[in-house]
Amino acid sequence: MAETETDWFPLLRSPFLTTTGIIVASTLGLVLVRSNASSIYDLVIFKMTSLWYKAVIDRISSACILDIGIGNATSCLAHADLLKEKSITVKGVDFTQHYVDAAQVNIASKDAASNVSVVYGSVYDLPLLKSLAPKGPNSKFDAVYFSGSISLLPDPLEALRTVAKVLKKGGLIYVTQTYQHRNVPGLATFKRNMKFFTTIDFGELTFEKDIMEIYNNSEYEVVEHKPIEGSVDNAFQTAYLTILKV
Ligand SMILES: C[S@@+](CC[C@H](N)C(=O)[O-])C[C@H]1O[C@@H](n2cnc3c(N)ncnc32)[C@H](O)[C@@H]1O
Ligand SMILES: *[C@@H]1O[C@H](CO)[C@@H](O)[C@H](O)[C@H]1NC(C)=O
Ligand SMILES: *[C@@H]1O[C@H](CO)[C@@H](O)[C@H](O)[C@H]1NC(C)=O
Ligand SMILES: CC(=O)N[C@H]1CO[C@H](CO)[C@@H](O)[C@@H]1O
Repeated sequence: MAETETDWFPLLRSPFLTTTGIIVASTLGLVLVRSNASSIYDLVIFKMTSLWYKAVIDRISSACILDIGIGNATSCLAHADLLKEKSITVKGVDFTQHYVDAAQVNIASKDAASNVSVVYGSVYDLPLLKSLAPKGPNSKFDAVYFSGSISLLPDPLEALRTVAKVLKKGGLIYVTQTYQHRNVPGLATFKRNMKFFTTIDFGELTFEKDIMEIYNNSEYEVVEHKPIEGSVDNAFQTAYLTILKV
């Protein structure tokens, strides 16, 4: 007796229904992504940047740090206890008012006001940076930190030169940042679309060789440039900790 194959899913064989299904499913997916934008940020970005802060804080103790582009301070405050333990004071500056407002709330809720403070302003505002420097005979910072902010700045070299003026002699500038290894066709468009769907600005494309050229041609010594352990490291991009000596 010849076996006849039973067609269990005749509907799935209809190209029209399949196409409609794909469109409906992807639209639902995108709606879900957009409506959960902040929790996606918390999961992906926060996990990544709080690891970066840990990598830097682990190398510092008894110091006053200037944090350029501290955002709403959540990545920094994830290590509030460590900051207290290591007698580290963080003075944050951010150029987005609503992040500064959120930072004040987050600092208060973590009871960290004696170790972390944030003001609105730009890295290029030298008088502002001077006003934040610790008071005293040397009245300069021990270290400066850029976490994910250097790639957003119009003139990174000018930013380094400005912060160098409020940094102690021999002081260190820490930079944590993801860099693209090479141009991947369509990646810029992908990032722009990601911004639309998740409402998070992933920044412009930052190529490792472009920023290395800036560091190499600066008057500062690159004392370290290494992938951050446990962070992004793939064929397209790698997260680095770079340390410059003033
Ligand atoms: C990607 S966020 C990083 C936030 C935080 N440092 C972290 O790692 O979680 C970059 C921040 O840089 C800030 N920023 C951009 N331009 C700036 C400038 N000229 N001066 C100070 N901050 C700036 C932005 O407002 C933004 O909060
Ligand atoms: C911090 O900022 C990010 C990005 O805008 C946001 O998703 C997150 O909810 C904020 N967290 C707090 C506690 O303000
Ligand atoms: C920067 O300097 C390092 C060490 O001297 C070198 O290996 C690297 O190729 C340089 N990169 C650029 C883009 O100038
Ligand atoms: C260096 C610094 O500012 N340390 C302070 C951190 O906060 C604790 C109390 O929360 C103070 O006792 C430290 O002096």
